[in-house]
Amino acid sequence: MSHFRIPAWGLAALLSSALGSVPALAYADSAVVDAFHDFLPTYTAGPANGDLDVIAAAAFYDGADQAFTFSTILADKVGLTPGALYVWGIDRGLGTERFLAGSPAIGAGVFFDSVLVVRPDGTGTYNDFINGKATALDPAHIKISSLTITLEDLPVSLFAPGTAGFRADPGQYTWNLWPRVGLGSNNQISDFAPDGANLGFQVTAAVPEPETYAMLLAGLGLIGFRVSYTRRRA
Ligand SMILES: [Ca+2]
Ligand SMILES: [Ca+2]
Repeated sequence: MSHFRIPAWGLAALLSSALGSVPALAYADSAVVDAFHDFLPTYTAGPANGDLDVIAAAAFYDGADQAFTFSTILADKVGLTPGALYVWGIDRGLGTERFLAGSPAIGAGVFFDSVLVVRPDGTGTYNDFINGKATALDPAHIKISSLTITLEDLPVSLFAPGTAGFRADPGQYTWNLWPRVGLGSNNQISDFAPDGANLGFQVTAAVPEPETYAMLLAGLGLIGFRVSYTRRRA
């Protein structure tokens, strides 16, 4: 296993000890600590730079305002590698393992029917493969700072809810995250987070405060860096 899911009690305990008082958190199936430097063996199109290596990621669905927030922490600063892209694959209910059909075949267990593509310059696009539609993301929703990228408060309407075959509750969609260098071939994909699976969304009653997911990601990042350090020392 090159990733593990955090039991809610473990994360809450870690955050409590690391950061003082935090609200009780239950992110077991909506956040991942991904392995450090776990570049895919099929990734041959670019350098093994840390900005192409996911350390942690989490996603939220605000059921009241019906909006999605995605956030990730990488092993090095966003912008390091020319041509780097960050792709969140979304499965709204019609997702398939689309990379299995490519060459090299990768991504078993990673299901998606659309993608959010984010560039280090703070622009992005949502590509809906089911409805054949590409929508530019409002840059106001894209926050990039050092090791982190956050897509904040994306409205559910972007994801064409209600399309035949989609899950009725957008809170039941799932996701995966992969950095890549350029678009066109599977050998450009450097990492999946999580590996070989999708995760769900932490459903909240409001848009999570930036402090909330910043703390979550900081905690996950601490775990990720500590695990990698321990492994390298072992
Ligand atoms: Ca990784
Ligand atoms: Ca990974």
